[in-house]
Amino acid sequence: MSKFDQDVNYIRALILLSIFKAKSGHPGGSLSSVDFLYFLFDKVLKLKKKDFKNWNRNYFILSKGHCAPALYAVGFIKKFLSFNSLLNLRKIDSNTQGHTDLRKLNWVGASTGSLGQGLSYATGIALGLKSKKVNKKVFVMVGDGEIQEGQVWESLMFSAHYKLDNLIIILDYNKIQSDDFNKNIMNFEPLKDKLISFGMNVQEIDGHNFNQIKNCLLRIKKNKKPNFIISHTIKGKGVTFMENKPQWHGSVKLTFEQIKEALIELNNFEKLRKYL
Ligand SMILES: Cc1ncc(C[n+]2csc(CCOP(=O)(O)OP(=O)(O)O)c2C)c(N)n1
Ligand SMILES: [Mg+2]
Repeated sequence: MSKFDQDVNYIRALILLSIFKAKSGHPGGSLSSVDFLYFLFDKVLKLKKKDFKNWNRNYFILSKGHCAPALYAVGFIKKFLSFNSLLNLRKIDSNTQGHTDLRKLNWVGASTGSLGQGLSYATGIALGLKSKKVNKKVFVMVGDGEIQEGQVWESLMFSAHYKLDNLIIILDYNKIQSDDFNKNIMNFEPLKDKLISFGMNVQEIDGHNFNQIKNCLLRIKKNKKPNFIISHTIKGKGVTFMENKPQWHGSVKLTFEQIKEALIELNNFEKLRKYL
């Protein structure tokens, strides 16, 4: 197993530990998105804690804000967050709220959770950076259920119109939203054709494959079109009993047997059992 995969297994275990402690949270979409999140924070954004005081920097915004546990676990690995905060997920007044809160953590990019809005927010920052001629990028991750929101398509029109090639939208395409598969609730395929017609540079990758994540980011174009990466993933990835099952979307309470089984599969039970 590569070092990257080992790290991501540990991050997956931390996500589930925090959700177990909170007795609530969204495991499915946190586990599907975390490979891409970790790659961005570890290899691409190159952000240090002090950078978050400056506006002229790279940004990451988690528009699918209910997957905050994934961002927090990555933040812990990057030393933006304490272990204690990680274990205080969803507690009243903690800085690790169920959805990211910019007032409590300056490194989360935006307060999100109302689906659809984070993308518009990211688009505004991309426009601001461009108008100031600052050569930085804005990465934003959206969910596949989220893109059923009309506001998403308004912001795509906007970013194409303003030629925001500094905007990189990542779709965590895990095929499932709250209660069911997207295709049963509101089909949006053929998605790639729609995105191309909206003026995006579109790439399609396996979002659990390190090389494909790396290569798609190397292919980001500066051709006056926003970039859209369709990242195919598996909801609940890494924990067999959660994979591809809508009931693990959230907001779920994990039993001791379930967290134990999950941590064993992720090779982190011995390391983390003292916190259970
Ligand atoms: C505007 C809005 N409507 C409804 C919700 C409740 N909600 C939270 S998660 C979710 C489903 C999201 O599905 P998806 O974007 O596919 O997320 P993922 O599979 O990545 O967890 C819904 C409807 C919300 N947060 N915001
Ligand atoms: Mg989904």
